[in-house]
Amino acid sequence: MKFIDEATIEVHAGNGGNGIVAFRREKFIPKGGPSGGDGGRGGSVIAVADRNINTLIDYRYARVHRARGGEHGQGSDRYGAAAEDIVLRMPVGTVITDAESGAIIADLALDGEQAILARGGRGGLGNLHFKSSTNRAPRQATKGTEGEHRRLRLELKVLADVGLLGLPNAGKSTLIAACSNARPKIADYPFTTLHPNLGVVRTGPAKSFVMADIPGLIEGAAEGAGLGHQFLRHLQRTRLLLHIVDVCPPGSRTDSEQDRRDLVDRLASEIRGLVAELKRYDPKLARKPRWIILNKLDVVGDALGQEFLAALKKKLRFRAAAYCVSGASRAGCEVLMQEIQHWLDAQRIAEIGSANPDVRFTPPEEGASVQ
Ligand SMILES: Nc1nc2c(ncn2[C@@H]2O[C@H](COP(=O)(O)OP(=O)(O)OP(=O)(O)O)[C@@H](O)[C@H]2O)c(=O)[nH]1
Ligand SMILES: [Mg+2]
Repeated sequence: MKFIDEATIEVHAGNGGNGIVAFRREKFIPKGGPSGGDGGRGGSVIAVADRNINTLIDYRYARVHRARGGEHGQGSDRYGAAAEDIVLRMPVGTVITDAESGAIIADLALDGEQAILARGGRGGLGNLHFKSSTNRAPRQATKGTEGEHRRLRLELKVLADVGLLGLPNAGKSTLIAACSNARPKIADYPFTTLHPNLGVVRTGPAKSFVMADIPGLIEGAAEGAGLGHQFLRHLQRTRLLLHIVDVCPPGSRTDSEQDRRDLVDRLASEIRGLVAELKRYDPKLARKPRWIILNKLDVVGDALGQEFLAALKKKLRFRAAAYCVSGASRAGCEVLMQEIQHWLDAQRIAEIGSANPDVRFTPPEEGASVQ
């Protein structure tokens, strides 16, 4: 499965023009001296983040980007013209890496941010530059240098504060549709969501955060099961993950005490499985703050939902926040969104505090908001 938010391109900067050897030749002016001009600079290839662009799809079609070379120098002291740079507009959130070495060249996180992807060659020097009192007729000139060329990988990382993570059909898209302005496709078959959806969650007159709904993840994704785990990169920049768990997945029963114990065991192992998958993709992602959200509360009812949540937390020794919600009936959604907003605000204040020691802030204890 290919996503349109990545592309591999080639960028070629222009070569510098050559400097030349020429002499001034005019009637009645014998030995007019050197007059070879310098070559012009080659054009560079520059990336600019533009918030009006939101996909990398254009770069999947136009793969090779070549800037022109600088003009060569000419006689009569004329310098070669520099070539124009070419500018590639990319969405905010594009990370550019060298396809060969994997080194990060640029991370365009802000609108208008620029990065030079390939530097144009310098123009060579004409023989004008080599004249001296002892060498009045230099026959020396230098060539322009080569422009850089590279193969680059472009990846668009969604800039969201909160990312939804969960098995297919857990109800991620339903939840983002219930809480934000996003209107993703929702259906009762797995892998309905093929591309990440972003939604803005408004929690107050001037308060909001951005949530990302991504395709469902299953165990074995690292080996390509389901849609693979490529899209997990969209979660790398979020501050908080919401691990959405279907409280009553198909085939589960809640009639007897034993059924309920089995169900908790099953949910716990599904959660562990997904965390293992996260770790396989990026251990840092697995260490990110993650809350458990037991979804589809309407199916089992409030009391049973809370009972399952408590049992799950105990079994997993889970200490961060955990909530029961229903995306379908919206029960618990409002409270959850407010808690997320508080948590994000506290994180931001803590960051400002650590950057500026004059601001004092004591972050709330982890799990303080557990219900
Ligand atoms: N009863 C009930 N059904 C729900 C709830 N949330 C989602 N569903 C149903 O569960 C099914 C899957 O919902 P989606 O929101 O598409 O699930 P998803 O996690 O986005 O699934 P993928 O995109 O395939 O990964 C749909 O039939 C929804 O109607 C809920 O809170 N209660
Ligand atoms: Mg979905």
